[in-house]
Amino acid sequence: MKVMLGIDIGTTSTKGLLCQINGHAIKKFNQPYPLKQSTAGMAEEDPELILTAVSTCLRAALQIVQQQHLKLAGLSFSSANQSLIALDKKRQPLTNLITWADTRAAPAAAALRKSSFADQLYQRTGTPLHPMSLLAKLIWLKKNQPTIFKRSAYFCGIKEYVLWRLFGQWQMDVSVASGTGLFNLQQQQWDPKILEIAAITENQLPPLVDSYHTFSGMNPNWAIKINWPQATPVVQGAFDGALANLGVNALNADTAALSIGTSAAIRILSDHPALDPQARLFCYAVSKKQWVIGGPVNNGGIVLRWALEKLFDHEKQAFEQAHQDPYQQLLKIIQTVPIGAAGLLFFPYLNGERAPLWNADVRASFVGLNQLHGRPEMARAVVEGIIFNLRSVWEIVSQTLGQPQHLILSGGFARSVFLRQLIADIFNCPVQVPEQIEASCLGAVLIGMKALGLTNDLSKSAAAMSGTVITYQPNSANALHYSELFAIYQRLQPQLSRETATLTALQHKFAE
Ligand code: ADP
Ligand code: DXP
Repeated sequence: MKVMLGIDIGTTSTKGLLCQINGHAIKKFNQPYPLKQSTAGMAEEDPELILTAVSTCLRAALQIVQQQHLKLAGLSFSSANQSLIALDKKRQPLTNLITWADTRAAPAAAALRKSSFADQLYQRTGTPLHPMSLLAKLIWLKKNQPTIFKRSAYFCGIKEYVLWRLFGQWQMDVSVASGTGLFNLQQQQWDPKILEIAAITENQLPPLVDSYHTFSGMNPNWAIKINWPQATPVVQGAFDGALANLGVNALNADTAALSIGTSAAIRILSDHPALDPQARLFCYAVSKKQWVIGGPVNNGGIVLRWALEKLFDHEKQAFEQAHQDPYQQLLKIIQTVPIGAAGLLFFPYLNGERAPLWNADVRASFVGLNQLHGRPEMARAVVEGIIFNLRSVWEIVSQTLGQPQHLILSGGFARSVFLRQLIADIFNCPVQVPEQIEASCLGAVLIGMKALGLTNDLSKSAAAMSGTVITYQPNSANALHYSELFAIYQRLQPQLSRETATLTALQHKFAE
């Protein structure tokens, strides 16, 4: 029986999905690694630990292939976008992996935003000016680590590094390149003018390939460790966002994919590029005929994790001791609070924000607290605030591309039936949830299958492999209640964005 393996190199873990080419999932893998956040704004990872995580998933998958007498038809990759490693002449790392979540390049991004060519940068690349962009990161590296910058012969992201180390392949797919802020959307090439601003040359970056690019042959030392069959085809793949759309079968502009994991995003695949006049959405090329447009959000499930750890730390320990899922238990507590959290609003910007505000210095706030509000009301407001923020991104996406007819949910939030319904009520639109919610891994499998000629019809295969879809209709009374609260949320959002950023500047000053 033929099987495919999809590997998704994510921010907190590498995930793997081994499945039959008719869709049946055989085994999922997960290898976590720590995010190093020892100084303000830092969010780095050790590339060697990620390499170990990927190789552990490969080895574990191969064991199952052998034990169950399966035939591995191919391997394909997905990865988080906007990560940077500087490499020396021998392509040995000079830095850790600086992830998309690292905000130390905020001053560089702010300076670019104020420059006379800010608008042009967005128009040329489709990447909003933000510390996540590799353009801002490179400017930061040159200023803050000049010796390393000078020694850097090459730069790449995590997928390119893993493919180089394991397979000796040095190339970047167009979707990853398009998220760097260095890639020209129209010409689908590295943009020479922008490379000049970043003070690097094209030959310091990997050559570009499409997502179907296929190769084989693992570096012998790794092949021995992993017991890798050298003839197995390996497919380059794409960035996790585009593949998440593929994995939930959101393949055209009438269907939006909403993923809420640690971070969150709303994304749409479109047959034409589309830019937001206020530069609040990204637009990345996926191929010569397809673009992914959307809003990435820092404050997804990570904010619920904060509420669990900071507001319910004692309960969390008790739930864990009783072998209960702490999130499920917290969500039970939240459901004891009436909708709208008894009039309490929460703006979830604990981690600064990308879409819709693109303000790395915005911070979170509770608004409307009264004597009767306690921890359960606060926790409900937290969850509703995460979703209100995403609703405001949905409004911008709808203004730019027209309101999509379908909304498909994936990621950690999709595990909870309560949250599925809450999203339908707050968005006031039906929410569809496929059985298979590891969307990026499945997207990697699907793109691998297309590259290897194992499917001709991606949509048909995606529909079959993402499994039965359950639809949650909005409850009209709840939707009405939420629309009143959302109107207040939207009015306060820009004011709080400005004022909390001023407070953040003071926080930095006091911390010095
Ligand atoms: P990642 O984005 O890092 O790959 P996930 O997609 O698994 O991770 O999402 C993790 C988030 O999902 C957690 O931070 C939490 O907010 C949320 N979560 C975890 N377990 C549950 C659950 N049982 N029900 C609803 N939400 C959950
Ligand atoms: C699209 C983007 C980032 C990145 C993060 O800019 O959101 O791809 O991915 P994960 O799934 O690791 O949060």
